[in-house]
Amino acid sequence: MPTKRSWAEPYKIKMVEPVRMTTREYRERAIEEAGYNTFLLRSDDVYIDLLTDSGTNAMSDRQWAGMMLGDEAYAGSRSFYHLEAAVQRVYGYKYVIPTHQGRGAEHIISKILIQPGDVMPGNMYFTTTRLHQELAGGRFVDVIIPEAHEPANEHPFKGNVDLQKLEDVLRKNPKHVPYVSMAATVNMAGGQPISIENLRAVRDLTRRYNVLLILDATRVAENAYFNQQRECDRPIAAIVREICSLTDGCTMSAKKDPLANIGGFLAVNDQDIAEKARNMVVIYEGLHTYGGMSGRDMEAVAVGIDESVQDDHMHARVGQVHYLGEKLHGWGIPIVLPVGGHGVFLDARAFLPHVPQEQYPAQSLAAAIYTDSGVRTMERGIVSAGRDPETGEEHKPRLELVRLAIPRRVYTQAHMDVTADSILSVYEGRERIGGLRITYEPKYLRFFQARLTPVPVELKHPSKEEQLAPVRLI
Ligand code: P70
Repeated sequence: MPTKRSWAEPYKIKMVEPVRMTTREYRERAIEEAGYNTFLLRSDDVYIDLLTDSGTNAMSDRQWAGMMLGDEAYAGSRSFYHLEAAVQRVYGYKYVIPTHQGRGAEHIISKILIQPGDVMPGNMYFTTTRLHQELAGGRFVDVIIPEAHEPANEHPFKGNVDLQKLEDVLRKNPKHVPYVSMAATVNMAGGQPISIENLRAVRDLTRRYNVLLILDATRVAENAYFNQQRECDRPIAAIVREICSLTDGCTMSAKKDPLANIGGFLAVNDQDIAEKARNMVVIYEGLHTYGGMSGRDMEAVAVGIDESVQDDHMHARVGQVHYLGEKLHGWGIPIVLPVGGHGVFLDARAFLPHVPQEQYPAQSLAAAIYTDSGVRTMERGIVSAGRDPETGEEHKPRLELVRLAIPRRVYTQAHMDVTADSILSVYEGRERIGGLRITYEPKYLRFFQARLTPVPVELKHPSKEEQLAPVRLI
């Protein structure tokens, strides 16, 4: 029974890459110079990098062998045909348009399907997906179930769509919903899965209203692992295939599930959309047989796709994430429950109840964790949510999270232990962590490049000097 087996890795380590340890004083300076934004740190200054699971995977010997066999022909590369065959075999879509990464595919599908004024319902926003929809003139509407917004709610499929809400959007906007987007798993909710039952119901609705259903398949194999554990005990490969078969196409960031360092694609079943996409890809990405990837990249993705749907791989992958999550939860540290597929998400509202959302608590917590141990995490709260493009007001998401994303096949159990110990020590000193304010903010996807500074502490009887002193990030 897979659930009873240890999650020990089904591989051994052949090559190592040293990581650098720094002093606390060094890190205090580094985070200040980075404007308290972990995206602006140099990776050389990071000890354990849990910023993202995107493009940070360790490739297998078979993937590296594939890199050597990559065909770098401009047109008709053999490696493209390998990639196309892998996508058709594993996910089952007919047409494959390669892109440099996931957002390249989002850009193309948004441009093709969205008209100004259109509405796209989906199971919680994702930053790049929503921005491409908005840039194409559309508006994203969140139709995820309300449980997804509650960190402590242990619903097994917090990625599910609220069917009533979805139907309302479809009914109220006839001819203005080009497609429904469904992500598996839902990143911003904490890596939470959708159930096949819910997806089938969404499929029925989209058929009834004659709109397309586009899957964000970036972490679909992780989603399938949860379906296997909680819904239907079938091989992950079969579940992935079924999920895809319930949709009309997908965007994919091959930097996640498919175990590559770069790459992506758009895959669809409709010939007309495929032709439009092939026409669009040559403008923005590259020829339709490479789309911004080198031949060796496509080879690595093709091999990685097959590896990603193997049961023992996914059991160890999610098992490691759960090992970390259960440790933190056991110590009473507030995290999003159930633990998701690609990372552990700290609930910054509960962690730092004294820091108001306007002072970016999750951003501040990420900076404090880095300062404590050199572990790099990512804010997934109000800074990431950005502003409403029409009013300029800040979106105020209910979830104010810090994500500890676990790269695939990269870190050991001891790294998870060191990380957990650091989070515990930050938790114990949480009262000394204050808020931040933004000093620089770019127009698009502000979280990548924004700069912040600590807000002065309000002491009960402060001297003038103390009043102006920034809060020490423990
Ligand atoms: C992350 C990365 C990328 C991503 C994703 C989902 C569900 C599409 C994409 C885009 C990288 C990232 C991106 C924006 C903000 C922060 C981090 N997620 N759909 O770390 O794919 O990056 O290949 O263009 O998670 O979660 P790509």
